Amino acid sequence: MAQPRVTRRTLLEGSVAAAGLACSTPAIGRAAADNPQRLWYRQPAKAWVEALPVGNGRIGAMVFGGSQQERLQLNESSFWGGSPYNPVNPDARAALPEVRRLIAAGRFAEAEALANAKVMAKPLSQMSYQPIGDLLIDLPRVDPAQVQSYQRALDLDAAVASTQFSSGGITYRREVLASPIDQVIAIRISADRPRALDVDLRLTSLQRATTQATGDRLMMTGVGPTEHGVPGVLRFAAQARAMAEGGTITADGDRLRARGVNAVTILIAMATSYRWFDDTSIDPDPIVRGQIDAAAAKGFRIIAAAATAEHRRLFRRVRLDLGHTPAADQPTDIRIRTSEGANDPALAALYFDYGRYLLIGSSRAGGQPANLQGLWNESIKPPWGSKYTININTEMNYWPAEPTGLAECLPPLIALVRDLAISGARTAREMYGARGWVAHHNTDLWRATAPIDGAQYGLWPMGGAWLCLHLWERYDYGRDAAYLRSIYPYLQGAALFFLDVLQTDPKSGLLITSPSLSPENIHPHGASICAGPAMDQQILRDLFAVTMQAAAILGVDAEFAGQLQATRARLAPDKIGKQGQLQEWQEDWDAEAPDPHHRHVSHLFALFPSDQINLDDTPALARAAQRSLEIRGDESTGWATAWRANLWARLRDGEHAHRILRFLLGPERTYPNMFDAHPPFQIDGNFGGTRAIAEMLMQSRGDEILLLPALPSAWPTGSVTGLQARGTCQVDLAWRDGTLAAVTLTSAVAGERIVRLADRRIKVRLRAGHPTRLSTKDFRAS
Ligand code: FUC
Repeated sequence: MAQPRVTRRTLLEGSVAAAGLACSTPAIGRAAADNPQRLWYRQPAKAWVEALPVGNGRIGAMVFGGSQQERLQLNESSFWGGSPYNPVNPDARAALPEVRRLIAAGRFAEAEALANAKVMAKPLSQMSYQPIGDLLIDLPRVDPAQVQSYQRALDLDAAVASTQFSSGGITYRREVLASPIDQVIAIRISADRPRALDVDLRLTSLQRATTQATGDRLMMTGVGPTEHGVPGVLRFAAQARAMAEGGTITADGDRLRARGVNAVTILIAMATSYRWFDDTSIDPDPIVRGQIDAAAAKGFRIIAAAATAEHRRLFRRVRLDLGHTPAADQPTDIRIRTSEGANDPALAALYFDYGRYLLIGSSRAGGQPANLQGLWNESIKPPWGSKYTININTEMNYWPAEPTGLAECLPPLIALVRDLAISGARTAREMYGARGWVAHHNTDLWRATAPIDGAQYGLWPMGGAWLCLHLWERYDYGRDAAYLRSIYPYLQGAALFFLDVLQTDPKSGLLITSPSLSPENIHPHGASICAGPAMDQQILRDLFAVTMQAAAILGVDAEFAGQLQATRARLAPDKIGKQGQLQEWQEDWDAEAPDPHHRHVSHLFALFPSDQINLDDTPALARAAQRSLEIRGDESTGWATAWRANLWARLRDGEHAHRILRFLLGPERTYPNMFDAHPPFQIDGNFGGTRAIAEMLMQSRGDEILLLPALPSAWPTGSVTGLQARGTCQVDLAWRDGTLAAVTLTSAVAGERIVRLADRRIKVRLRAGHPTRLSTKDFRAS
């Protein structure tokens, strides 16, 4: 039988047909050249950072796409080392006054040494996110030497990873997806010749685990590791069930063997015993069995159609087109490798789409928040524990959520803050003798909130406060009072803590945090711990402002709000230093700090993500922030590079933001699978870069909407639909030759907006639910 020539089109059509989506979904039936929302490659992944991620917010897999052996590296978001623990150091409370005294006396190194001896958490490190294991799929009849027309792809719009090749005259096809509806990873393997397929399946793990094969099922159970002296107690269960079309399936030792089948569907379910941060009593076995059996009754086509439809409900809210050039027709790894010298605006659009895909895949109700690697981790000793670093990284993960229409990704983050408000109340009480709650610079599955990793990094009490601002943002974008009422106690508790612990600066009489630090940056006095770093006061100004605003909207806590207002007025203000820069610390130490190019740009928080500093209301501070940015330089770790791009977008310098983005998307900061390279892999850069692209096209501040505030010349013509401005306002934009062509605003709530294009602004009265269309002419007339 003559084999059809394998093209990108047939690969896609195969994927469509297998998923039972053929006619109804033309978008995934298109050829690659006009299906830009797709990563694709001409060879299988060798390294993990070449494999392609699928995820449903709770379970996920990295798909390697090997021809003779497929590897699916598996994760479940609640599988971590350790068990419930309270890391507060019992000596901390007694030692803090002396730490503060030493700081006030300028004896910073001594203060840091004392903090290291008496204040830091026990254990000093938190628990880490753990991999479950691998599903290994062998195709013994495939001869790797004979493989032709190989291609693998990740369709971001369908949320399906596919692999196709021919060998020995047979075309093989695989699709993999993670269903948010059926809570399984579903794989379909087919060959285009009847009964040509033999498949062997194994589940393996680096954990303390055992696997059994029975009937058509592989069952693995295991326990998470003990870490830093905290016993590993979390149990996990993973099951894989195989269903053949034609042929036979038999269990053989620890594996399943399918022989002479036309196609095989494999379903994987995973769960752990984690119920809550102090409760590990769930029995995961019946859960995975129930999920797998319910899904098996439906079959691959129905599972795939429902998963894709649910993914698209979120993914298709935004569509970005930055234009197409011949460079975009290359495989994704080649595009990344050559991107810094190429004209490939569509690569930025793909990065943006991928960022949204990754957030949908790693953060949905029922799972844990996106961690340092989102959901995807193969290592039992991952970098920084693959957990929650809340002095920038976790927040950055959620930067795209609001402006790119992904509010559904926030529930795990909201639940995290809910938990921290409980565990952090204990830390506030035991460590500081304070009311309210506090979280320092990291947390984990067990919601540890005490300072870790050494005082130089960890003694920073602002992590919870910063996270609260994301909860407020949800209100500001969605304007749902019932939601605001549900999260108000967390804001209130975070603010209350600072009423109790703020210190009076003996020099100025103003209020400052102490002890604290400007995240991870060493000042010129041999330590990073200090009093009143600029970022702390900035975060507190926002936290107090939104808590007061929330109290007013909800009609509660008037007296408390009054206290916040009075305290806010006494917070130390931002200052401009001798280099013309925004001061990072209370004293003008910036020029003498040992690392002038430090990756964190914490004192620029006020410019982005906050808007306390902006070009219109505080131009002198905005210029000082720009000076600080110039001194820090453009190129840094992945996330730090992405932050810089956002900051330049806020300064409305599209060329500069684009220059930084180009570096972020190049091979030093982007792996072949488009994962961000800190290095190593850390997903925050993907999310920060996605937000930067949105910020370049549209910004919203209060009732103002800024159109194309930082459009670079490299994106002369394009369009975006579905961006969100504050106050439930959808913004659809098109531009040509660098100039706005049209904009449509659609808000769910009526009200007046100021719409700005460069230095022209017009007032627009929006009617609820009615699109308002404006063109360049409207701005000329203003
Ligand atoms: C912070 C950063 C590091 C890294 C780590 C996970 O500590 O300073 O660069 O991103 O988090």
